[in-house]
Amino acid sequence: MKPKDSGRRRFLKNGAALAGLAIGAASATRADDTPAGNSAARATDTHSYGQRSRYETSARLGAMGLYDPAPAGYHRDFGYRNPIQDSVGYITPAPLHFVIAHGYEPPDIDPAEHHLLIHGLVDTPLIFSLDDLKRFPSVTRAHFLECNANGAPAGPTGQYRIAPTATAQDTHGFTSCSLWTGVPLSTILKHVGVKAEAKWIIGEGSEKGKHTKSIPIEKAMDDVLIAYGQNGEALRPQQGYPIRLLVPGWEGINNVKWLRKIKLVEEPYMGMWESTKYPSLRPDGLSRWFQFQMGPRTVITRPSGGQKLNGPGFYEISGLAWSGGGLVRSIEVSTDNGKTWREAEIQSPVYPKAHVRFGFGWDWNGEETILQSRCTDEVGERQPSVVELAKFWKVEPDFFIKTGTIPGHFNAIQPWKVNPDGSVQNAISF
Ligand SMILES: Nc1nc2c(c(=O)[nH]1)N[C@H]1C(S)=C(S)[C@@H](COP(=O)(O)O)O[C@H]1N2
Ligand SMILES: [Mo]
Repeated sequence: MKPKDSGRRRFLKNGAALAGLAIGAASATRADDTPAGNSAARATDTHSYGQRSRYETSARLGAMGLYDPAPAGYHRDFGYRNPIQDSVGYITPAPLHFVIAHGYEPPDIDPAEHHLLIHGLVDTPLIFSLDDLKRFPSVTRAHFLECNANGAPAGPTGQYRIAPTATAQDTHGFTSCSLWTGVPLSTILKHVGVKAEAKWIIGEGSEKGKHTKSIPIEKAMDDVLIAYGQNGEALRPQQGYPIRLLVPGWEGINNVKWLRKIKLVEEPYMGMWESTKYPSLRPDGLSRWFQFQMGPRTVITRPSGGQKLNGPGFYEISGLAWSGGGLVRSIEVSTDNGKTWREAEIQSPVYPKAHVRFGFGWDWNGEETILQSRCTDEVGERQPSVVELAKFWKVEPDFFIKTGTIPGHFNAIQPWKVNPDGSVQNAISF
């Protein structure tokens, strides 16, 4: 027994010495490598609501409105763009979902105080609390949301979109995709009873500017949601907390955030945004109002503008495809500046009016080339090149640049040029 005891004592003594050594060594190294430093770092990371690793720095870029000063290292912008070049999969994390609010900070809304009024051409005008809305059967659906200005080589920020240095965030950062949870608007409209004369709904937001948008009743009764959930939790304030309209596949402007009123009417309202900044100017000087559906579109997110390839060899070309026309049916990639196109692999569930992730195996030989992608949707519409888009609008391709306007949406194919040194740059031309 004795030798054993002394052995144990010896062990404890040595152990204590080792522990002392370890502590001594630790204090000589950087604080954040030590167990103590580690727990200090954790103290700032709230476990109650998790944060991403401090090594992950991907962020939205932009400004609340064009009148705000440009953020350091960035141009003036109209809203915050999603860093789509860093995205994986098909869902956009809520904190990175693009934001457009026409210069208004999100109003600070207490959900217990918030109400939605439905009135106008209805049998029973009603006011709903958030709790009332949550009593109706809910649905959860993946849908993209895209501003009609996404990547337009026109308007106040058009110049940044055509610069060789443009990233996918500059060119395509005004689209995002979330899992939205809410009540179908049709359920609520049936509940209040729609009068036969009602042809449009007018949604109104709660911010100072009272964003209003006219939406045809057919769409309102089809797949529109009153959404209160985003990616498994409540909507973010930037996305319209506590409720917003979610109008699948249609221009972002329809998706009224901080929703507080819906009025059923006979005629559209011609609200400030829908009648001034969002119509498209045609070459004949007239403008197109109420363009609704977003066309088929893709963007290669990796490799994309501003990224760098690390020498020749195998790479997976990765990107996103979507269409307001419904399901994306096929996605093609060209690695030789559009001479040949081959089918890409679809890598995520294909939901209608949602982002779809695609992949394409590519062996880069180290030479300069141009990468492009395009898709075709279930109604048979194929994403056009700049030349095809110009032909469709009966203008010359340089019309967009010369006039600073687009007669419709800009969903042209995005070319990325890969240089022999592996650098990647925007190669759009008109
Ligand atoms: N209340 C309100 N809703 C709004 C807007 C707004 O300025 N106010 N902007 C619209 C526009 S133009 C777009 S593109 C989308 C953007 O939605 P997001 O900020 O959630 O990405 O919200 C729409 N809904
Ligand atoms: Mo928008």
